[in-house]
Amino acid sequence: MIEKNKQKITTAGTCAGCPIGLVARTVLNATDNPIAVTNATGCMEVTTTIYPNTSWRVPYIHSVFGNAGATISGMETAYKALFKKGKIKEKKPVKFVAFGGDGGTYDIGLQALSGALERQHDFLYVCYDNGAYMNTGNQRSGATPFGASTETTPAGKESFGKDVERKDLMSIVAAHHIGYVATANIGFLDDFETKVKKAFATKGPSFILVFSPCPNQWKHAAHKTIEIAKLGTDTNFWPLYEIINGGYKINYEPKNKAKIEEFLMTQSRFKHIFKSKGKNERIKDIQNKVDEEWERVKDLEETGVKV
Ligand SMILES: Cc1ncc(C[n+]2csc(CCOP(=O)(O)OP(=O)(O)O)c2C)c(N)n1
Ligand code: SF4
Ligand SMILES: [Mg+2]
Repeated sequence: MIEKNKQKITTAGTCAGCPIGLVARTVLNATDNPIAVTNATGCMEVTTTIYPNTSWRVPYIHSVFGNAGATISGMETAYKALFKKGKIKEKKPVKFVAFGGDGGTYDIGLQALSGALERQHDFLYVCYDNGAYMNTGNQRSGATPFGASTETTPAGKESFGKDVERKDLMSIVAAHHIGYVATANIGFLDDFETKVKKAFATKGPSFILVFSPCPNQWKHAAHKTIEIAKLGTDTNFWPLYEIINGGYKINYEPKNKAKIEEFLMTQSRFKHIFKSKGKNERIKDIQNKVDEEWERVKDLEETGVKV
């Protein structure tokens, strides 16, 4: 039975300072409609469903790592089919939500997500992006930023960390011609909540990519999570923007843009960069990449070019 939510999700299983509970609470509390959730394997799922307990007070299906898109498609379709067959008497305006980490979304679940978007199922997909496969100990994903040291791209004598750019998932999702796509950041909760509400008001699929630091693997103090998240956007590392019916809209422009090194130096995944011989060039290179991406999004907004 799908109950009215008002989520009291507790994430006692997370590491101290982990923002995953904030992600789930912000999404589930953004509507009074009934909600049904699927959640791909990853830290959110593992920390909220430790047997015999659960943190979820809404119908919840644990998807395997790669198929949250397929599961949410099935849930939405099953609800419609059950109503059609008369097995559900009253059709409620249920919101179907899928949560996945970056590994489960950029990489292994991309095919299932693409299919669900292309078929235009009515759901919201929220990817919480902490930049690697954290639940299994920090292996690189398609979301891992350039230069980050991970278990599978370790910085050392022969390597300075990940040597390729993170995947542009926003453009990939937008290319499915869906109504609402947005970036968000747990350091900007009002903006995140507004975006969830817009996504819920959108007919068909919608997608939110939310920046979600990992104190355990980024190795920063638990109380620094929100500060570092904010710095991500104040350096333009994580711009806040929407793609509404294919058109770009920037939601936040830092008044005093901070330099990228201020963000990098807060996390040990980048600490090798500051010890390397070519330190200044590397930081400059990363700064240039961040600036280029910001200009690209700005151009798309200004020219009004649609995806
Ligand atoms: C097919 C498959 N491969 C590998 C795993 C092991 N595994 C479980 S969670 C996980 C990482 C999840 O990463 P992400 O989606 O980024 O979520 P996070 O853990 O960072 O929250 C991996 C590799 C699995 N469960 N299934
Ligand atoms: S490893 Fe990172 S994402 Fe996972 S529970 Fe700990 S802090 Fe959260
Ligand atoms: Mg991850």
